[in-house]
Amino acid sequence: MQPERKVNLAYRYSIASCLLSLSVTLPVAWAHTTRPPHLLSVSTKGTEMSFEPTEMTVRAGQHLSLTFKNASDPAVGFSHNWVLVKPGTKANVVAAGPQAGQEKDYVPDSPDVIAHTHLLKPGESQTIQFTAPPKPGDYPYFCNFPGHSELLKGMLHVTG
Ligand SMILES: [Cu+2]
Repeated sequence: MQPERKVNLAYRYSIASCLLSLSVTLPVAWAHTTRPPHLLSVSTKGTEMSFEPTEMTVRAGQHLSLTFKNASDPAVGFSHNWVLVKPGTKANVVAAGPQAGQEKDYVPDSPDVIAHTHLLKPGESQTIQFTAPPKPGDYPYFCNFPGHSELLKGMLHVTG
């Protein structure tokens, strides 16, 4: 009887401590991962070669969920992507686009690229999640399909 009771107590203790540690750690983990992201949406202005909006403002380090829609008419529209880069690096990323090529959606492997969608056909949309840069500033976004970046463009303002 005696050894069995000991085992039983030890077992109960391990369950109790396990539940206790769960109740302490889970709410913290959930609070962190389930905080809803700040929602952003960008689309082309129909088939026109421009984005709307062309300006957005977020807080540094904010969790973001951005939906990009290529709202072009499938009969006549081009494919587009949405690329966000570090301040002062747009020209380099644009210049490296053609070499990255269609299989990489014209997005070069570069630490200057903060976030991007795939190249989307007219009518397609994609939602991406990323974290706003920790450093306040003006971050350019554009389509990096060759020849599109001077028209399909905007600025993400990151505030402290
Ligand atoms: Cu484009």
